Amino acid sequence: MLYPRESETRELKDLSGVWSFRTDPEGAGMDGRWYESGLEPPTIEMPVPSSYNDITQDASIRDLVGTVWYEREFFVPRTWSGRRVVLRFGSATHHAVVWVNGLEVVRHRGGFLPFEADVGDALSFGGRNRVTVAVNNELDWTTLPTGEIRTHNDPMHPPGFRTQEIHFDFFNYAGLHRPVKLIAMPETFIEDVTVLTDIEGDDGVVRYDVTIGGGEADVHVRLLDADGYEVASASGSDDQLRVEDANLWRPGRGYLYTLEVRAVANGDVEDIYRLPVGIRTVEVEGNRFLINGKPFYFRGFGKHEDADIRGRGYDDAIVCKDFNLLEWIGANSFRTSHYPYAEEILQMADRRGVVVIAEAPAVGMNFFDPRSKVFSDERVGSATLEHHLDVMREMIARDKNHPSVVMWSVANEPAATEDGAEKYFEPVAAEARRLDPTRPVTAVVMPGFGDCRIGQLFDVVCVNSYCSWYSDYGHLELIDMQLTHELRGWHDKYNKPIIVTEYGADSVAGLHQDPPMMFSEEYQCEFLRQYHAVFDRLDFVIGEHVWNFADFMTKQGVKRVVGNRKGVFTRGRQPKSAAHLLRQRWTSRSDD
Ligand code: BDP
Repeated sequence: MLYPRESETRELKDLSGVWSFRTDPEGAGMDGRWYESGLEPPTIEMPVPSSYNDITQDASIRDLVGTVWYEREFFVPRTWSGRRVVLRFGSATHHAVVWVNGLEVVRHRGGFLPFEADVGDALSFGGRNRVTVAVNNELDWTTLPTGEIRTHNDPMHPPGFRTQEIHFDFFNYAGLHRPVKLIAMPETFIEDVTVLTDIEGDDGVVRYDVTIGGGEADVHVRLLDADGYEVASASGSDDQLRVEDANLWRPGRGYLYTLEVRAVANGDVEDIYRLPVGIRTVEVEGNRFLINGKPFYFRGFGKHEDADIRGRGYDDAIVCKDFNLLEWIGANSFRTSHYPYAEEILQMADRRGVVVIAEAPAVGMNFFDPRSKVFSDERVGSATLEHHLDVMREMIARDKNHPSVVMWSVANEPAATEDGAEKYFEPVAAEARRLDPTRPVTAVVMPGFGDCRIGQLFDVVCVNSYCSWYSDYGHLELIDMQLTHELRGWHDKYNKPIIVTEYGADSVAGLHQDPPMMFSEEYQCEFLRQYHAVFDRLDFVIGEHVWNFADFMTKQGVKRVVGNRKGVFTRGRQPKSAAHLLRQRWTSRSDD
């Protein structure tokens, strides 16, 4: 799905701003047809994009399990009549139904990917229009992430008391998290563009494939360099462009060409779309991860889309700050743990040469208790799989052209030791490879190589590790032995390169204790030092992603002190001692 961009033939209207909002805890809105004539009071003001959870002082809004309604009015210019007008949501977490002027235009399941609808038939051109969205945040075994709604039928809870159970820690933020846009384009339009790049000697090769929607048109493409000079051109809906002496996209240097696509019908230019293109290759070879044929070592973080007040809502200021901090600390990569991030984030990674492991929102598929099985018909079964495959399709369709994305992660910490895990993940891995034969595929697993049933399906072993944090509390001296054993075990079993996709310890900023104790800044630093000593000895370890880039909000529970404090930056993006330690380690290496 193409990102909405302006051009000579396309206009955009951003519907971000303050919308009208109402909770619907009883689920009365659908039967009451709240979409028909405008939301009735009591409504409150709600920013878009943002999570709604932390905007008010009302805990029942923060912790709501159910549906909320958003609405706003907007004008559509008379001049847009006769054009194709699309309404696009960057995401709605987790499920949405959308009406325009009371007519249903689209439904979408899944909280982290865009969806859109041609709304021309519902609009009043040259007039006032209303968009209404019902957003539901409930997670069950058929959604991604997975979860369970529990109704507590016992004397200690009021009748019908419901809670959302989730088997992951991050707060279940919800709402309209990403920009909402109206796009006017020609009726015969450029529907999709796919590029695949290769390197032959000093030349770059760009294969492209263009789909035209709404009619017939000839396709002409030009490839422009970063200064706007044409370096290659072709005609036809799919072909290959050769760039002599190409400037490659590489880590630390996000060189981008622009593929300018024109759809021409009867001699007239109908539509123009410009796609940024980075020429690069990725490949796993033996124990190495190669970008442009050169070994790449991942230095960086697992992150979250998370900040105070706006929760998971997209915010240019936070995103820019995060990329500046990545650069400051010497990181070259991150993982979009545990869901696809806003596409604007991948665009910035493309421009800045930051490498991304893109993850599907398949998290929570684990009870962390071997007595209870997740992979079964009543839980993670065929309905979940069907949705998982849909989400992989949507994610790859959105992100396939980003040079920063070098690998797909299909899940985080599923119960990989269960009998059903292999049968479940086989088709998921296969579908990812079918959709994109160019990128390696992984699943992030927990320690326990002995019983893992899914490692053979993937190209890289990505493993999360918390020695001396979730076990042997305080015994930092055990990390060396335990981690060495674990990593060697994975390597002996699968003979694949290993990225440690999570390792980290909570620290409360400003809490000091020497000798180190858990939750102090000193403990977090010493924990990292111990891990690094092991990584530096094992040459099949090809990456270190600290958990986490910044402190982030979690569900409430006795293991968290207003959120997960494993950030090396605070939630306000200030460095803890660990950030200085990492900066010293990472900026002293110039291997890319
Ligand atoms: C890992 C999860 C991550 C958690 C982390 C932790 O992948 O989402 O936040 O543990 O406990 O198991 O800090």
